[in-house]
Amino acid sequence: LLTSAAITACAFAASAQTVGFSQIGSESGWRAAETTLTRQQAEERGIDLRFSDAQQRQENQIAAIRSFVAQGVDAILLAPVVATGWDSVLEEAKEAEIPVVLLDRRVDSSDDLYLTAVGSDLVHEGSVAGQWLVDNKPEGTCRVVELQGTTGSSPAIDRATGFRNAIEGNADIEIVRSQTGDFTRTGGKEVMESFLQAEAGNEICALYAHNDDMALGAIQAIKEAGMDPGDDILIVSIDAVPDIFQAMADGDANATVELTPNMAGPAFDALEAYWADGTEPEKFIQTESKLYTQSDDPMAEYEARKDLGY
Ligand code: GYE
Repeated sequence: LLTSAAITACAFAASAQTVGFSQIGSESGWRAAETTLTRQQAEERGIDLRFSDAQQRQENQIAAIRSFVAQGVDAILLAPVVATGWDSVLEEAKEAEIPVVLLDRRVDSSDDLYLTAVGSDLVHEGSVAGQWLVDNKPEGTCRVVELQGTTGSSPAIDRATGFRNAIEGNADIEIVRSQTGDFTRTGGKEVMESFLQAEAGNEICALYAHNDDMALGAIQAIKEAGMDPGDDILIVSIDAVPDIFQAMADGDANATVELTPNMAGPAFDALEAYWADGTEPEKFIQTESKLYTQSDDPMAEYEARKDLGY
């Protein structure tokens, strides 16, 4: 005989929803944390998560989505590596009546091709970083180098725009070099090395990196070049991963803008409501963006985040 608990468990298992997750890859600490939290959230809610790592390639994501559609999943989570080129595959999911929720990055497809997008205001993040520099730059001309995210990704496009919006009108601040470091630590280090070489003899006043991992790689390059990151070159970036708080505590980094890695929580909330009675969420579910600096007790922030899978 089955106990009533076992019967409930069976009924629950039978009705468990299946969600396919097409993740970009593991380019950054932030990305790793998002993956961990998505798995945790799915498990807590009894959702059967099918995970696919695209290793940074859009074609792998398109193949994964087609496979999720063929499997007849109940929903798809998509963190789209670049912004363009999604129309056909999103139409296929729509025809199969499978809701798609975008995580952290945007697409430039029409918004009736997905249920909702969970993420931050990426332009705003760039503006917060730019405004920090406007408020904290040393007197006189400030020559800035920029490490951009993955080319064609919405955060690279939007974080570049936001920063420029914030520094506009400040004749003293000039972006002298800008190149992609692909959101990785090694990319950030290599490109910063080339910036330092190219600018030898010219003072670089600040680095703006589209994520913390690239900033952390650049900090290494600056130290190896015999300079003092955080002092000789100001460092402002985005994500708020534990290691950037460590760098802030050490005086090597100056400011970061927080991006929550828990995009899955709001995404699953929206999906559960949709599955229950067809409730349509807003097209954009916005997460918060908060600025942290060296005066915000960076070690406490480090401790608060270090176990989140970063
Ligand atoms: O900031 C970066 C990453 O898509 C907004 O992707 C996200 C970005 C995040 O790898 O670290």
